[in-house]
Amino acid sequence: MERHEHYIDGEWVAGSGDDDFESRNPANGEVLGTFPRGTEADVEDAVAAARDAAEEWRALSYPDRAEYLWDVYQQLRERTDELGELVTRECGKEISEGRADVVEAYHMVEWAAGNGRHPHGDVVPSEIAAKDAYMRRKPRGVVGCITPWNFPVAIPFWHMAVALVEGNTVVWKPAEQTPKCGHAVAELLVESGIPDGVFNMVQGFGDAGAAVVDSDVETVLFTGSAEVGQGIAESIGGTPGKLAACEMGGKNAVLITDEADLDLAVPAAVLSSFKTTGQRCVSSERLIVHTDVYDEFKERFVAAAEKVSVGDPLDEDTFMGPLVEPRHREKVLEYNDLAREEGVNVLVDRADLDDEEIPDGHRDGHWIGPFVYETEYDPELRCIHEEVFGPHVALIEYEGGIERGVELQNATEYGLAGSIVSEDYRQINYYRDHAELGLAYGNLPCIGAEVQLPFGGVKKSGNGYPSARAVIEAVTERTAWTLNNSSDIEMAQGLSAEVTVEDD
Ligand code: UN1
Repeated sequence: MERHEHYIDGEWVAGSGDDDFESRNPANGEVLGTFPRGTEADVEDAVAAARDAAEEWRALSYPDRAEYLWDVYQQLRERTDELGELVTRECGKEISEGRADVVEAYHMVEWAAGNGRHPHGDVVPSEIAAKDAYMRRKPRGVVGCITPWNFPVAIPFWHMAVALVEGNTVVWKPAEQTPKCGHAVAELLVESGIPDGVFNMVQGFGDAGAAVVDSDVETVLFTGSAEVGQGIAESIGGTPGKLAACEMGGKNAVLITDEADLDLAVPAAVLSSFKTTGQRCVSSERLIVHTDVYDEFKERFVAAAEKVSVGDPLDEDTFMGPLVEPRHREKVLEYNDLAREEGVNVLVDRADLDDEEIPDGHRDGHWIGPFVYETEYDPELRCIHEEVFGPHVALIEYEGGIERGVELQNATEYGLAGSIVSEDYRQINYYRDHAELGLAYGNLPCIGAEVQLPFGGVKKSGNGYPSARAVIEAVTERTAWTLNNSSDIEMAQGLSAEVTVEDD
């Protein structure tokens, strides 16, 4: 079995640790590779290399830095099918999702590299005609990137593509569940010929991630769970000059009003809830449905949940692959049990698949099917407030106007993604203005964001940075630069520019 390595200072290295870990295919338990478990010392080496490379890298022009990313873009396009299959084999997403992960990656790289030729600041008017004022940007320095397993190729590029083009050097810790995708991403950057030390990757677990956070990087970009993200935000909070941009999960909802077209609402809800087996931070675990359409929606949604195909993710006909790892399956099952204990009415429980549903040779997969229940809204219920990250969905019936629907949409500590299904533009506009969300959709699923939009949440879901233009804020510093073109000093705000002296 191939033993992989870290990539530090332009070299593949074994690292200082003694422990290895394996990556396994969640659909059948096949071992995909062995990886070194990174240590604090490995992270220190990577940060030191990134620090040494920073000066030369920032001295290049934007288009010159972007050239390396264009190379990565070409490779991602040429190898989409192969890398898509790797994504599917390592994280269990069905194959169209595996490929879409790679497509999303090259869209992000395209955006970042193309942006290398776009304006990067503002010319700002001054009160004083002889003054030129500008807002300019500078790279912050070394950026630490910590990325999740559910988009193992796309999300690393949300972080790294922009950070690199903006002139930062990078230390990246991929998710421990998807180190082989991490290795493949690193190979793309190595293949591009990017200078030594500009890009570094340390494989490993949370302790390696924590070492990145505690190191002297200027920015930490994190996408992952709320618990870890909050810990990072707190630990960095008070450190002068250090910034954490954290993107966490949600308890996302699709709001289906009395004016909804159910032919659209049902597929929107199914896609939002069950794609990626519910393992997107934008997946929906709440369906808030108006009483006038409740019975019909429930019947149709339940029928769909009974039927969605769960199976081999490499098969083009599969809708839901397995969950990523046994530990995660345990967690989802615990939440299903919790919902039952909290007294909900279970409508669909396919958590334990029938034997014939499990594809041949896939007994060791982490299989699960949809779990759907109905309940009245109750602020005390944990199952409708805590993120499960699986195909665990609550139907919540409401009465009254759009205000009540939106009140329930907002009845969570999170604020990442959501969607309204309605044919009434007044309801849609009310939702647009009052739903507490970073990503909001009308008559669509609440998944499937495009990379050129800002991606991020409000409330407990994060601080809204890690994609496209928004991430530039986290990896650059602004300078307000003002130049006087006159040989006299003239001050703004009517300030006197006279230097008065004491009489002799
Ligand atoms: C995530 O949910 O973890 O919106 C990222 C989407 C993707 C990104 C999702 N483009 O579905």
